[in-house]
Parts: sequence; structure tokens; C-alpha cells
Amino acid sequence: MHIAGDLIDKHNRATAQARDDDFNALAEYLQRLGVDIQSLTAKAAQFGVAIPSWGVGTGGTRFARFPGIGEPRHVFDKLDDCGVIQQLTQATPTVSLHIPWDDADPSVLREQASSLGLGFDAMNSNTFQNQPDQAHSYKFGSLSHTDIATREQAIEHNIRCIEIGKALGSQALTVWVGDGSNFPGQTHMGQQFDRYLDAMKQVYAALPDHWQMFTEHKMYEPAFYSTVVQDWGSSYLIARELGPKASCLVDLGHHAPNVNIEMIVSRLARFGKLGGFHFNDSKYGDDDLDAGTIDPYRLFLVFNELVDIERQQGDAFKPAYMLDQSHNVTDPIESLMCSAMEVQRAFVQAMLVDREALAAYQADNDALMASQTLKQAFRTNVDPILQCARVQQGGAHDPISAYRESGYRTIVAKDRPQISGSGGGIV
Ligand code: AFD
Ligand code: MN
Ligand code: MN
Repeated sequence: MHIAGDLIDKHNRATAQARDDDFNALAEYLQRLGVDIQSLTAKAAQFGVAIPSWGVGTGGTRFARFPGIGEPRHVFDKLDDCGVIQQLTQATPTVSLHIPWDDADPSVLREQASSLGLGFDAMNSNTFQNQPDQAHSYKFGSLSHTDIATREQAIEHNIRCIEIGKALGSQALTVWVGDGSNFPGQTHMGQQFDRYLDAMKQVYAALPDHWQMFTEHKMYEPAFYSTVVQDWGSSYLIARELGPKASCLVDLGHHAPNVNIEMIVSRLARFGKLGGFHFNDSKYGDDDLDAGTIDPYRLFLVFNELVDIERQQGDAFKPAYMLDQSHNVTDPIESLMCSAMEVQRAFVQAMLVDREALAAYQADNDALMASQTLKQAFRTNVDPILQCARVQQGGAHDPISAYRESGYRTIVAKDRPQISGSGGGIV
């Protein structure tokens, strides 16, 4: 289901004058800095971040989940919701599926996605939960389990995700495992890592030539004493051992508080192993809050590195951008639209950094002016660029108001029964 085109047109017409005035004012300001607003707007329009299929459902904490109205019942409803996000923001052209949560006939999925103007991003495997018909439990791990039959089951599942992805036109597999330990001594950390690597090599062998494999690290949870893919160092080792099709995925929530994530970005990219991102925001850990809500400056600093790397490496540098969030108190569609726009904003702001000036300040060890150079870009309100990029492509000037005006949630709620119950669960 789509938002009516008339509604978007009306909304865009009502805001046209303000949009033009703001755009022209910003164009003038940027011209003084030697920046061409048109090419910046074209780049903003090309920017895309994938939506996680699981993000359109209301999330929860370990304690409870409070479902909203009109929650998606299955992957087809999820695709509809993703279609609305893309229609209004024009910044989310792809969806990332999680298997087996999103298991369905690939040809039907493909057909619906293309009718909504969506493609499929990286596939996500799930060996952190048991499925009802599963022979071996993942309670004590999956790809690194001590039992070979359990490892084989996890390998087969990942290979199945690749097969489904091939049928969908996806070109990547993201592997995140909950494997680790809760007690010192519970596992032999070296042997556990060896088992994981061995299993991943078998999954890697099943990758088509043009595919990529992303390994996603996480410092804790559900294992609390140690995790098999604990940090970017472990992730780098894995990607290096596996080969050129493997690279690291950085989830902004998977580090200790205050860790300098932009430096991790720089390091991994320097050695050709930065594969992709899961954007979100956090205060304490893997909070899965909306991107840019708590610390927009950090998001900007990450993009500052990405834009810098892109300048050095050119088109060869194409990390997979994806949101990975849990929306507990908001309408997930609204949160995902805001987040996509925040990520796009950080990208555009990072392109405003005067890199020649910055390089000169760095060479002179002028710490203050180097920092001010970044701040100046970060402080620039690039809303008019984002608004124009959206409207030019058929999106909405202000996606949130257009979405609220449409009454989409209430309309779909008629077909989607209210879910009761409040069992815990992060996803
Ligand atoms: C996890 C990881 C991983 C996983 C997702 C599932 O970030 O990306 O696929 O959440 O909800 O914390
Ligand atoms: Mn993630
Ligand atoms: Mn996470």
C-alpha cells in the first residue's frame, strides 16, 4: 500500500515557497564558501540507507514490549511499511531481510518489492535463536559450538540465507552471532575462535563471486563474559582469514561507551576491510536508539571519515549502509524516516568539510582551527538540500507530517489485528 500521490503533491505545493526561499539562501551562503549546492543536492539524492525488516515492528526491552496499532503481521506488511518510508524519504531504496523471520516465496517477495520501488540489501542469518523445528540447540553457541552437528546446522542455515538472497537479487550476507560465554573458564577462547573460523570458511565457500560477506562484532550480549566476535580487531582477523569477499560491519551500538568509533572506521577502511554499517544511537550500550538522536556529532564524525575515504578510494569504496534500531516508544515508520534523514544529513554535512583547509591546519598542528573546520560543516543547516533532494524524486518535503496527514497507520490497522501481550524481547 502506498501513500496517495495527491496528498504528497499537495503537501509539497504548500511548502514550495518556503523550500525555494530556504534553498536559495543556503545556495548563497555555500557559494561564498565555494560550494555548489546543485551537485551537493544531486549527491544527497543518490544517498541510500537500507531499512532492516525487523525495524518496522515495535521493539522491546528485556522487560516488556508494548505493541502499537497496525503492526506488520508478516514480511509482506513489513515491505509495505518500508515502501512508505522510501516513498516519503527517497533515502531508503533497499530492505535488509532476516531469515527465518522473513521466510517467504522469493518470487512473490521480489514482485512486491519492485512494485514498491524497493530492492534487497544484505541478508541476515539468525543462529542466535532456536527455531521450532530445529534439531540442535544454539543455547551454547552456533557457528562456534563444541558439537559439530550444531555447527553444521548453523553453516547450512547461512548457506540457505545465501540461496534465498540469490533468488532475491541480494549481494551480501551479514553474519552476527550471539556465541560467547558467561563464565570465565566456560569456553576455551582460542579453540572456540578456531571453530568459528572453520565454520565461516565453509559459509564463505558458498558465496557467489560477486557477493560480499560482512562480519558484525559486538562486545557483549547475549554472552556477557566473552563473545566470539567481540571487537573490530576480531572482526578484522576474521575478514582477513576468510578472503577478499569478507569485510567488517560496524554497528554503532556494539562498542563500549565513549569508544572512538570514527577511528575504527578509519582503521578498517585503510586496510580495505570496512564493509558496512548498522546505524543507530546509544547512551549506554546497544540501546538501538534512533540514529543521530543522542549524539548527532558522532554520526557526523563517522561520515567525516567516510567522505574522506571515498575521496581517496573513489567509487571502489562502497560500504553497505543500514539502520539497525529498536523502536519502543515511537511509531517505527516515523523513527525510521527520521533516522534515514539524519544519516543522510550527516553525509551531506560531511561533504561540506573544507578538506584542503583541514589538511593545512593538520599540517600546521593548528588543533583549534582544525576542530573549527569540522564544526563549521556540522553547524550548517542542510535541511533545504535534503528537502529539495526528496521533493525532486517524488518524496515529501516533510515526511513525518505527510505520513501523519495520510493516516496510514490507522488505515492499515483495519487489516492488521491489534497484538496483545507484552513478552520481553529486544527485537
Ligand atoms: C543484533 C545485531 C545484529 C542482528 C540484530 C537482530 O545488531 O545486527 O541482526 O540485532 O535484531 O543486536
Ligand atoms: Mn546490528
Ligand atoms: Mn545490536
